[in-house]
Amino acid sequence: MNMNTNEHNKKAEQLDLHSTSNENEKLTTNQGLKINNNQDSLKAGERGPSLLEDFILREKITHFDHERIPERVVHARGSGAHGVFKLTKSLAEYTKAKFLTELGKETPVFVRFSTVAGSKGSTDLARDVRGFAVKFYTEEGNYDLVANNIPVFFIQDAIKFPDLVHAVKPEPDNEIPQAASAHDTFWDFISLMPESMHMIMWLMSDRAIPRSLRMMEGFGVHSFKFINEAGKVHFVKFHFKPRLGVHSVAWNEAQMISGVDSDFHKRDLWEAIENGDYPEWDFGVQLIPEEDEHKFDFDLLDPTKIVPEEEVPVQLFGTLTLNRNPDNFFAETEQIAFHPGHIIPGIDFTNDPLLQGRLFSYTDTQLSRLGSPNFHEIPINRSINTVHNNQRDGHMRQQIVKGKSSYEPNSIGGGCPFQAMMSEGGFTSQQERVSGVKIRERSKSFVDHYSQAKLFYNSQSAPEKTHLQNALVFELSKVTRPEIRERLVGQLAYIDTDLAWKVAEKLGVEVKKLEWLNQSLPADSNMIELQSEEREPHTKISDALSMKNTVKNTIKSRKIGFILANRADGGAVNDLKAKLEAEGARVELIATSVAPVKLNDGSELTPKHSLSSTASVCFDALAICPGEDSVKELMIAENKHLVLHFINEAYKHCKAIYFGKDTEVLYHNSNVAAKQHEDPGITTWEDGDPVDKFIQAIAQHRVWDIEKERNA
Ligand code: HDD
Repeated sequence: MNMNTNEHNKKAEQLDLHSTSNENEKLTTNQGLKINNNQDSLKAGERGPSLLEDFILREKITHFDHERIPERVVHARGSGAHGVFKLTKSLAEYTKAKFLTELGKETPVFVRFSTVAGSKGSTDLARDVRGFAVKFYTEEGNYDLVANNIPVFFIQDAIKFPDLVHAVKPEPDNEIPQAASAHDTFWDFISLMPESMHMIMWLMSDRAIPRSLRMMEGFGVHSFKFINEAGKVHFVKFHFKPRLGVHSVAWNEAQMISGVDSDFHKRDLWEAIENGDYPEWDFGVQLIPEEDEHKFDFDLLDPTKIVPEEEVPVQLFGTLTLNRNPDNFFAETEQIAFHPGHIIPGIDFTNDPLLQGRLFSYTDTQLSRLGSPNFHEIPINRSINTVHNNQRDGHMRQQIVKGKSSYEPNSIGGGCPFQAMMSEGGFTSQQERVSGVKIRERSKSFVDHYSQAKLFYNSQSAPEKTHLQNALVFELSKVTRPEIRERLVGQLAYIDTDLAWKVAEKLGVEVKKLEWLNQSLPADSNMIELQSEEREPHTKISDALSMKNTVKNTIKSRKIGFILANRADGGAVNDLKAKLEAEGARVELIATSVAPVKLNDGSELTPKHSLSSTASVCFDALAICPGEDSVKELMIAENKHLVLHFINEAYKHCKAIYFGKDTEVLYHNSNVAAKQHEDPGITTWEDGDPVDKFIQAIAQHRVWDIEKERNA
């Protein structure tokens, strides 16, 4: 069975039943009446008033007036794709969930990636967490893993979620800023919430500005539970690891991309799938036997903590592949409704108070967003297992349930639908012993807010640390209230004094630890009570936390910009292009205009871009194509500053650049020549094996290690 096509994909087959195409069809009203004139309304005389009778006009305008639904209160901006999850190793020892036990089983999925804070029309490149929500259409019902690209969360208890979201969203008086966390209300809240500091380390790292949705990890965040056939329980943390490695852009680049192509991630995902470069992730789990729950120096129920991979390795069990773009954004990506409470036998919740609150929120929000308790009947949300129950009616009900009884027990309907026994796949919750006093308090085991923030910071490479410091400086420079900056720097001092000093210096504030700050806080602030002593993490460094260690030796699907003009060296251009494409890269031509370029061998190539219609930030690497006349054309006044800007920007952003034969003049006029140092990212006509060197450089993603030298 192969689900790379839609053959045997039950979800695709189901969606097909609801799909339609207008090809070769006549225009009709919603009642199926063929329309003869869609250009003019019905009027009393050529220049007279429109008639109320015009039901065609009324239907069209009324439908249009109601086309919008509320955007998601968070994660409003999203990009989705269909795909398949394939199990490569059975998890039967740990769970009875069938899609995780039957080796080789393929399960249809729909994945929606999102930013969190911005509105539906905001930029893709905001500094933000990315949602990574996966709906598995299993034969036992829908299973949703509503994940993020960061493995921890800002808060420990769902009751704080509205506060967090109100703080990060645009400020309520002037609705500024859009899709950005660099403002007073966000940092005011964060500076008063020590529990968010681990998350802040991730958010200020380059993980929050991914190069591509295809190059992000996915994390279930909470500990969940696996239950096997014998009833044995394991805590489980879910991971998706991208086959292309985890990569980011530079912050300066992110800001520029937001201007040049605010759909950068959406476009990248769409094009990769259209090109057959199907995004792939390894699916992994960390498994902890129930009896080992208390063996860690943190609480497994605390969503601000990871389980370091050095303590519990991630074991890989499957592959997630996205292989089909949606046919209709609204019908699929917008109307899909995820819910962490959509689970199946063999998977269960833990008492993580953030997860417990989420279990309420998601259905509730769909009711307001999609407008009816029947949102499960929208094609993208339908289970491939048919639905049989006694829930009835409501807005937009579609299922026509036959028979007289809609209650249970009944005899009129022969007792149907029957409850399912466990052996028949009936869901039962884990029989967990629970006892306790009714109490509105935080567990003392949650009171350690800095040790894993230290672990994260200490595990970063030198360039990653610098980027993180710069991100904090950028964000806090936008904060107008000095006391908020100071309070946040006071928090950083608990993580790393050097980090705190570096940030403080650029903000012009002093480093004062929290004891001092506590004096100025309201008595009921949980910061006083929840402030932890300076604890050290059990694991000091975790290689898995640095993106540097995820680099894969591949240039697959990387976008290489070829800069050329008329009379470029045809043989050399085609040879370089062929070699890069053979490695899976995507080459796009950039010329002085989009008119066809004549090469010196008489052949023609049509550029996709002109120097002024795109920018170097949209590419992973640049090749300045060989050819004396081509270079001469690029060097004439109207082109020169555009080409040099292209090269200098790519250089600043630490990309690989290839200078072909005869391009010395461009090289010497650019910033590349001005810097005197060994640069593994630069390939020139003087290099012995230039194409191989160029390929190696692209595969490294960026030469972050010499960023300082490049930008000196
Ligand atoms: Fe949430 C959407 C992920 C905490 C309430 N969340 C939403 C989406 C993702 C996440 C990926 C977008 C789903 C889609 O593409 O449609 N949320 C998370 C993660 C969390 C988390 C990983 C912490 C571990 N969320 C969280 C809390 C609450 C919510 C604590 C409320 C108590 N989340 C929502 C929501 C949304 C949502 C309001 C908005 C749109 C939607 O649900 O369908 O219910």
